[in-house]
Amino acid sequence: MSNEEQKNDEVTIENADRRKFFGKTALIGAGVVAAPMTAAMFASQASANAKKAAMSPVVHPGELDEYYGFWSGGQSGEVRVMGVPSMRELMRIPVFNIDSATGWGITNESKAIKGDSVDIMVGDTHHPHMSMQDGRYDGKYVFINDKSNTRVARIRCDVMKTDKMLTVPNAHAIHGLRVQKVPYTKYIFCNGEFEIPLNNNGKETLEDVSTYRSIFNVIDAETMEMAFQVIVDGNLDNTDADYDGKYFASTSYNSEMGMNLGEMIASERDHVVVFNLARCEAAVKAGKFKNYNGNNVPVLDGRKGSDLTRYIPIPKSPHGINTSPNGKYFMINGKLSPTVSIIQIDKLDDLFADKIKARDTIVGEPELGLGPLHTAFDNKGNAYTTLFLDSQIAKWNVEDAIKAYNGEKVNYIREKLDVHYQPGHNHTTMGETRDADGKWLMVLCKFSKDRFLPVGPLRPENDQLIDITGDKMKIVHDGPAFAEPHDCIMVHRSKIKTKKLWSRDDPMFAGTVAMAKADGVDLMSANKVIRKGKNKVTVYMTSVAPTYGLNEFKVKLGDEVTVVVTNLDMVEDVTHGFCMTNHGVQMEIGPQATASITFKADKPGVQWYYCNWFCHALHMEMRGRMLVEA
Ligand code: CUK
Ligand code: CUA
Repeated sequence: MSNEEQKNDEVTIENADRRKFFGKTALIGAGVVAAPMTAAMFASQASANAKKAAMSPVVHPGELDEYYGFWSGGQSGEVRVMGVPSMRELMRIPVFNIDSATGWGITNESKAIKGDSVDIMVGDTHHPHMSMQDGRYDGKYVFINDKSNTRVARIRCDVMKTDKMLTVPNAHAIHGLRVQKVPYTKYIFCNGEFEIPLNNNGKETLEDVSTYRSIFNVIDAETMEMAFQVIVDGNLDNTDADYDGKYFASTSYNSEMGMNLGEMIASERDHVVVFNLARCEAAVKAGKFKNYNGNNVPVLDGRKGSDLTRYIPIPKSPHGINTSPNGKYFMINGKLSPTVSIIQIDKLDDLFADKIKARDTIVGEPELGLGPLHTAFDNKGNAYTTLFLDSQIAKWNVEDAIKAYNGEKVNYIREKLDVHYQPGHNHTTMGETRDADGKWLMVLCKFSKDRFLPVGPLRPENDQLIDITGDKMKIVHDGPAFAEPHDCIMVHRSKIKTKKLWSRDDPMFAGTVAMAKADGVDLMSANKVIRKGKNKVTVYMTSVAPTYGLNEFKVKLGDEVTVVVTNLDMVEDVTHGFCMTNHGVQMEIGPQATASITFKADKPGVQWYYCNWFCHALHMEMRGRMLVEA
């Protein structure tokens, strides 16, 4: 045994002993944290604290958080609004799921928003991102993808409700999603991850894999309609845009276009595909596109050799892509490669002019550790990369990593911090905008193992909040989260202005207002039952705490009943509900809002409806009868 080997051996044994020691303490029931501290330990901890006290995540009762967090709800299909740094959950915004509390997916207004996917009850949300003006959050919208049903939705931040939803045609499974940052969010960019035939009708081609394509999608952010699509070589995973309004780029982990794991990870290199926005728009204008699957969405051909795109080779199966807030770099996270590839964005002009080779745009490729997935940024030139396999965050300096790539002897790694466990996305406060402030880093860990009370085989994930203001990163909070929050953003509260009451002219219920107008009904006063044809009844009623405008209404067995409730209350937070007992019908009606719900009166006799949102001391008494004549 050489000296070196012997030394390594000793280190291993020592570590093993220490593990055993901690394990035993835990067994006694005291746990690691409760191990008795010596005076010397106290002293050294006190001096460390004196050097730099960690920022506190504690937000005392009555105080407000500094940031809004928008969390993807993963397989729950929703989006959650968190207070940061307290990590208090403020609101859940149902998007692709059905929501019992608000009636989302059950009311007529939400069904109209869901459109062609009205019958789909599930979703898998990954990437929430806010609209921007000149690379800064504008507080208007948050966009979110549904991987499981190839959809994209928009949330209005003034009311924190979903107001648009689009099923993306021609593509299969929308994964990565980002917004155009500059000059403003005109477009949403998102990736069709899975590979399918262009005309996927089961007739022209089915098993010939060489005809399969992945498709890149550009959506008009205001209308939420397709602007255009681009066919690429390889598949598409994550995406991000520059700060110049010129380029956006996507990672591909399956450049092989393999159909199974072995094939997908066969080659040593995959790629990033960079899209040239001006050239894409010009090609659409010039009519250089095709249509597929019988719809009229312009589909451009951006495969290798096209002037719309460039392909930059990247080591094995890259995953996340993150633009640095100074607008200089795209960071491509290696996943199966321990590296992050740094693309210098201003070199892309030369690449598209064919003056340089694709790999010449890479100005650094720091080795960080095992399983780099996503990178976040502070305002001091540092990057923070999640290492999925190492269960660590690597903090590294971007300019030093570039120097090292040029052969200089510099250590670009600033620190590696253990997180718990297997981190996927991470995100810094304001870190995907020009306003990156270097205060908090959120790490979304995929496993929680020993971090919380066990709750059966399915555990919560663990969102860890890290103070990044000092030289050393400090974990200050563990937050359990249900249904994998793949990704999040943290937006300073000054960016968001929410409404206290609904406006009567809000587009969210404009359709119902129009229906009432056609029925000759004034929603603010009318309480009446209108029979429309043989089996259809529309019931209009108002609500003022603690009563409905109608104490009873009569229908016939088998009628299709539409109940329209207008909440006349002008008081902030006085939300009413409408629940028809035993009919699977319930919804929320916010102050000054109108909401409606349609169901079949398929049970004879007396059926009580009641207000299911607490609104008044006499909330229990807020109820009425539907009399169903047999
Ligand atoms: S992601 Cu969606 S599968 Cu954004 Cu790293 Cu996890
Ligand atoms: Cu109205 Cu409870």
